Amino acid sequence: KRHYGWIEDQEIIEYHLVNNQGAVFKCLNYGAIVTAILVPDKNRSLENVVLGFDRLSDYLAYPSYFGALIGRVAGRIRKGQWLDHQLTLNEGKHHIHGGEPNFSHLVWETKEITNQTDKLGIQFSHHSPAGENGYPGNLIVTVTYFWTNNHTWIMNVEAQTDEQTLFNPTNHTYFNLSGDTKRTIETHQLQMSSEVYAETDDEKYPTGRLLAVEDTVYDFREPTSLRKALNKNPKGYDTPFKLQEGKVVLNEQESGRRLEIKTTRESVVVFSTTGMEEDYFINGKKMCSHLGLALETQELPDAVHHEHFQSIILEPNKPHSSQTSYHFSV
Ligand code: G6D
Repeated sequence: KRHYGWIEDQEIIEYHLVNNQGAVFKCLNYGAIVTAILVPDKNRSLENVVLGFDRLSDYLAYPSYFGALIGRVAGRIRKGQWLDHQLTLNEGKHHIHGGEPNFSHLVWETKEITNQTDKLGIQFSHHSPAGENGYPGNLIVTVTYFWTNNHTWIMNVEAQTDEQTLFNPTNHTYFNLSGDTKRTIETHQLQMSSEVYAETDDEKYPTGRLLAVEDTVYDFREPTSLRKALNKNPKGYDTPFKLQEGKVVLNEQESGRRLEIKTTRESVVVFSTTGMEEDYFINGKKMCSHLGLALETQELPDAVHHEHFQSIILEPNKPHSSQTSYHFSV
């Protein structure tokens, strides 16, 4: 455990979960943020494969959800409207990533899990009161991160409510497998079992149309160079893809690293950070376009306004339970 700072009288701790091969998964009780994942490359060099800051003040200052748990609802809800509920408007006239304060900006209750043979875990829990950011229902959320001896980060999310509400969480980690951000995501290849993507409008809202990826810049059914894909699609990806088999694979040949994501969720939002030319540094690099790739597993965004998207309504007698795992290998 490393002391990371204070938020009022609450101590922020960075947990270092070290597996039996020396690979390390680091996370905070603030925002359930994943700050670093150190895994070997083909030469056994342990390096960080996610974008993360070293200081709490940077997480407080730069609100792009680096590594954080997002909730109650990931992505945008048009005009923050659901039935007669008005949710907080925190992106112009719209609602994004659960509003403010967000799960990504609060101190979670933490429990260490040390009684398993092949993995270590940290369990984060939070009680979100009815009415928070306009959402009905007292919501109890538990997020557990496990780090296994075979370099797998497992994320389990459970939630229950006492009144009908919405729930569609995700984790907002930006990956870069080159190791310590030596190269951009352009040297990576992406592959997904996705036949359709959700078309989005100029405000990044799904139009409701699910379009075939075939013959488009959204076709990642075979391993595809992100450099080539981004050249063909200069505005970049901020795109929801429906998944057939709940599987996404990212690899980087030079380092030899491979990430295989498996999820019980309906879709993944792929966000390529295109246009994020910022004036701050992350992993010692100036934040810029294509420094990281966010792979946000979730149900399709703005589902409350599209009946054919999977429902994100959480009922009192039906708790939410989902899992996404991230397996690193060479
Ligand atoms: C999400 O899809 C959204 C982006 O549009 C947003 O800019 C980012 O979070 C911070 O991935």
